[in-house]
Amino acid sequence: MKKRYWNEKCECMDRTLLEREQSEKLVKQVKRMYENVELFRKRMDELNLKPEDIKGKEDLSKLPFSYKQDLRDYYPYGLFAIPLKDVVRVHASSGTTGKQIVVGYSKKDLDLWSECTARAFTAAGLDENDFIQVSYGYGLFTGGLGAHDGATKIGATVIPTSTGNTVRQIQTMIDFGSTALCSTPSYAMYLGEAIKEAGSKDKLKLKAGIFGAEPWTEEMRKMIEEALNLKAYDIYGLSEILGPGVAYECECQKGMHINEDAFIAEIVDPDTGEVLPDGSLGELVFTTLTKEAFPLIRYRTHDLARIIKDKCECGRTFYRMSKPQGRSDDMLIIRGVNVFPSQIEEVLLNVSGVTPNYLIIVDRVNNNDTLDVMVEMNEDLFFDDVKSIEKVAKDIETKLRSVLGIGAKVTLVGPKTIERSEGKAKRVVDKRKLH
Ligand code: DLL
Repeated sequence: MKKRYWNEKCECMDRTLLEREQSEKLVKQVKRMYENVELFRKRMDELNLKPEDIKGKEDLSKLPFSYKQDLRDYYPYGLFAIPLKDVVRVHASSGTTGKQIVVGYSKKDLDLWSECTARAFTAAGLDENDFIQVSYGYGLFTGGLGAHDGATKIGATVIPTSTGNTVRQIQTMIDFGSTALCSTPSYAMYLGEAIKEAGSKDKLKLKAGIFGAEPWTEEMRKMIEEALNLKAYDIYGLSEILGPGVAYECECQKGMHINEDAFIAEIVDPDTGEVLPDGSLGELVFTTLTKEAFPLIRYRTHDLARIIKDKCECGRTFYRMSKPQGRSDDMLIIRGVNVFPSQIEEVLLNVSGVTPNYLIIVDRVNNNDTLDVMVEMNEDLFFDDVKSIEKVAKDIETKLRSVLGIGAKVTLVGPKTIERSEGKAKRVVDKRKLH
C-alpha cells in the first residue's frame, strides 16, 4: 500500500502528547538560547525574565519577539547559538530590499530540514519510485537544496535542474521522465506556457508539483494543474526558520500542516503584537523548538495567515496554516487605502481574456498617488477587435474599484510582453520610493 505519511508517529501524534513535548522542548530551547545568544539574553533581561520563568508553552507570549532587523544588526554570525566549527551549512536571503541575512545549520538541523521536506513529498503522494525535478534555485536560496535533501531522504531520484534555461528544463522533464516538479508557482506557469507552445504536454509524466516561496491563489493552482497535467501542492517556509518545509499540504489541500514537533506558530496583531484569538487573520510568528545553529524565538514573519485547528481528514494532527494572503510589509498604501497585490491578482484571475501575468506600477504625480496595472492578454483577446479589448480593460477597472475601493488604470498588453521570472515573480514597482 502507498505510504500516506513519512512519519506517522509524529505527524499523527495525540495532541496532548504533542503539546507536552513542545513545552519540554521550549523550556530547553529558551535555556540554551539564554546561555548562548547575547541578543536574546539582553531582551530577556530587559523584561526581567529568567529562563526558569518559562515553564511551558503557556508562557510563550511572555517571551520577546525577534525581527528580521536583528539578523541584519548581528550579521553575519552574531545570532548563531553553537560554535562555528559545528555549523555545516549556511544559506542567505536578500529579499527585495535591504542587506542580505545569513542563517546556519548544524548536522542535526539539516536532518530536521530533510525530515520536514520528506513529509511534504510523501503527503504529495511521492516515494522512491518518483523522479523529482528540482527547479528551485540552488545556492544561497534555500529552495533548491532544501527540496533536494528531502527528495533524497524519501529515496526518490532527484533531477537537480535548478532554475533557468526553460527549453532544457522541458527537454529534461520529458527525456528523464520527471514525475514531480518543484518550483515557484510563477515559474511553473511559465513552464506551462512554454510546454503549450511546444505542443509537448502529452509527453509529460508529471503527477505532482510542490510549489511555494511566493503567494499564489487557488485560481493559479487550477491553471498550473491544467497546463502541466499534475496535482499542485503548496509548501511554505522561510530562510530564517528553516527554508521550504515549515508547513506542507496534504491530499485534502485545506491549508498547510505546520511541522509542530519542530515549530510553534502564533498569530499576532501586526501593529500591536498581541496574540489574536483562534481563527483570526494576522501575522504569523514562529518559534523554533529544536534547531541548534540558528534558533529563533517568536520570529515576526510579516506573513499574514490564519491557523486552522479543526481536525484534518488526512489523519495528521498538526494544525494547519492558511495560504499566506500577502505580507504586512507588501501592503501598498495608495491614496491612504491599503492595497495588497494579491487582491489585484484575484480580480485578474477571474476575468477571461487575460493571463495572470501582470505588473502593478505605483507612482506619485503632483502629490497624488497613481495606480497602473499592466495586464497581459491571452492570444484570443489579442487578436480580437479593439472594442472588445477596451471592454475587458474597463471591466477590470470596474472590478478593481469595487474590490480595492480606489480607481486604477488598466493597460492591456500583448502576450509575453511582461518579463517572466524563473524564481520569485516581481509584481510591484513602487516608483514613489525612487523620487
Ligand atoms: O522562499 C523558502 C521556500 C523555498 C519556501 C521554496 C517554499 C519553497 P525566503 O526566500 O526566505 O524562503 O522567503 C520566505 O516567502 O516569508 C513568504 O512571504 C514567502 N513564501 C514562502 N512560501 C510561501 C507560500 C523561501 N507557500 C518568504 N505561499 C515567506 C506564500 C510563501 N508565500
